[in-house]
Amino acid sequence: MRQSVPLRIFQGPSESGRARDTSRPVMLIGFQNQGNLGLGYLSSVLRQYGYSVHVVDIEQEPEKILQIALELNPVLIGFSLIFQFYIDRYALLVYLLRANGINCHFTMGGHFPSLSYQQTLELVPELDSVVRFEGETTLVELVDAVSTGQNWRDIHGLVYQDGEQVVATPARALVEDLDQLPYPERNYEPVEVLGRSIMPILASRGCARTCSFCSIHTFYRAAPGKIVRTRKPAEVVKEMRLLHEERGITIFLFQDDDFPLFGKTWRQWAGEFVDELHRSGLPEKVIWKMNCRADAVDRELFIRMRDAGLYLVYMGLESGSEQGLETLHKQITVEQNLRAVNILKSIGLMWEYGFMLLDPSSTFVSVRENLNFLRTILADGCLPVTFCRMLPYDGTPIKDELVRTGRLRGDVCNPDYDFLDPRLSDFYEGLTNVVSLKGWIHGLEAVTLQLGTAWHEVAIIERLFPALPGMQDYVKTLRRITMTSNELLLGVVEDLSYVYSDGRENHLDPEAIEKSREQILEDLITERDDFIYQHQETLLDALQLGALPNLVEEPAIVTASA
Ligand code: B12
Ligand code: SF4
Repeated sequence: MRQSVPLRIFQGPSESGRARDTSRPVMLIGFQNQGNLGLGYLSSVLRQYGYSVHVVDIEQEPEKILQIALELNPVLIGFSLIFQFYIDRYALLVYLLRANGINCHFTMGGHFPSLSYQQTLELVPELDSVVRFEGETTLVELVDAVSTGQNWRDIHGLVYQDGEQVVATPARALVEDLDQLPYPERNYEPVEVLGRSIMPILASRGCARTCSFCSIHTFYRAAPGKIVRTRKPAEVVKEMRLLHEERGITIFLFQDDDFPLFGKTWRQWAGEFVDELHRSGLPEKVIWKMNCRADAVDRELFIRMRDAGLYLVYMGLESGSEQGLETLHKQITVEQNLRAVNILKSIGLMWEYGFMLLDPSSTFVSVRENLNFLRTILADGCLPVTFCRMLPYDGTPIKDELVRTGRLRGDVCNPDYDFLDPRLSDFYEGLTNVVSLKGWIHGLEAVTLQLGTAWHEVAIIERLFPALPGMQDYVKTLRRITMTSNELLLGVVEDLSYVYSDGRENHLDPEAIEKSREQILEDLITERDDFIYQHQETLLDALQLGALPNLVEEPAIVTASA
């Protein structure tokens, strides 16, 4: 069947008047956990032009994906690579598909393929093309051309191998008006917490900042067009309302790189968004989370946002050392980080944070400054300790600097670097021998993740369920368990830092630490399950009645110290 849909959002010489054949589906493969907005937008735009789209989770067995591809006989397969360290996995899958007779056009998009396209084509040689930057328009044009056997090599925004040469067509401009895009397709079951459904959403794209470890700003700066684009507040609220009414979504996760808040223009945007929310009546029915920088936290604005449903704030604090913040080019001070945390605590807003214990400028002094910073912000047991080691991703200024100074190590999937003080590498390795970082921080069953989940539930109960008797006591218990866990982990890291910096004797006993970790997890799970089971009828009734939220009159998570 041939179908012709009028072109609406496409402009420019290479886009006009292309024929299309929508008889074969398009297959998109990507990381689906928690809902992938990139794939959602690509799918809905393709559908707008008459294509059927089949989205497949990269986490499925490769053989299963092959079977789906064989059954679908797609006109094109689009691979979405949002995490650089997944490239080997994609390379294997692409090889498997080709080797088993899937002969359609293979393309790939995302940050890494956009910024390191030459390397992408080397690592995944079976790809016919790479789509650079925001892919909505380029992908439709590409499918149009491929489906009708036309030349696709002149389409803007593409890279491909031509004999020995890698050809990059002119870069495609970023989407100018995000509200012209259809809403992202979300035809999957939402994740639930305590029976409340969660969906990701975007209010903007791009980031105006220039943190040295981040590839987001280079991604948006390398493409022509305005770097940061905000949607109209009314359009965002309309999408939320539809999702609430049609899908019963009550928790929205804004995945914006940097939610529009900072400076006069975006502060005004945030104000209008809050007003729109109130006009829609949503603050009585839904809650939302967003990501921002610590320097955007302003008491008055955050109180207004809290009262309009904001329940969780993620901040990339990243470092508690001035030297670290400078190396990471955060353009923020330790004081500003502390101030933001204190404001959020004082107004009863739950927060989460990203933190890098080690970065390329680290010294044992900065490691201990970081530990002290974590001790300060977590002293009340409000949240578990979390940290990672900075990784030099492609497209980041810090990776270029490490290359320039000859300190870059590792490979694409495991990028690494030499510290200025080589004892820090031994320290980090020693740390992974003494404590299982997977068991504490990074794994699915890790203490940090489990504690974080329990705290997240508290924030949701406080905002979306009626007041539960015993909540204050439960929060106290959670704080006690969190404090025990934090003190143990921070103490171990600190003791070990002296083993490697000052040659102190290592008295740490990995087995004893592991036993304590297991005990902490057991205590947590027992307390959490007891509390939830004790109140399960009230929680279930509230879900059935669509009960009104218990809005922040006296939130248990406010800290006296703040
Ligand atoms: C939401 C999110 C998550 C969600 C993922 C949800 C999901 N299934 O998508 C969760 C919370 C699970 C997550 C986890 C992690 N994340 Co994350 N995450 C993000 C975030 C904030 C937003 C992604 C998004 O929705 N963007 C909006 C959409 C519209 O844009 P997009 O994805 O870029 O897609 C567009 C283009 O890239 C392109 N495109 C993309 N794919 C394709 C495919 C084709 C065929 C085409 C044509 C075009 C195309 O077109 C799309 C539409 O315009 C990004 C930051 C960012 N801006 O991308 C970080 C980001 C992707 N995450 C990152 C990281 C590091 C992680 C973690 C490792 C963090 C950690 N320490 O645990 C984990 C890894 C999880 C794992 N697999 O183990 C890094 C990746 C760095 C890198 N270069 O590899 C990013 C870039 C953040 C950063 N500051 O550096 N993350
Ligand atoms: S880390 Fe956050 S604030 Fe910094 S450039 Fe990246 S997205 Fe922007």
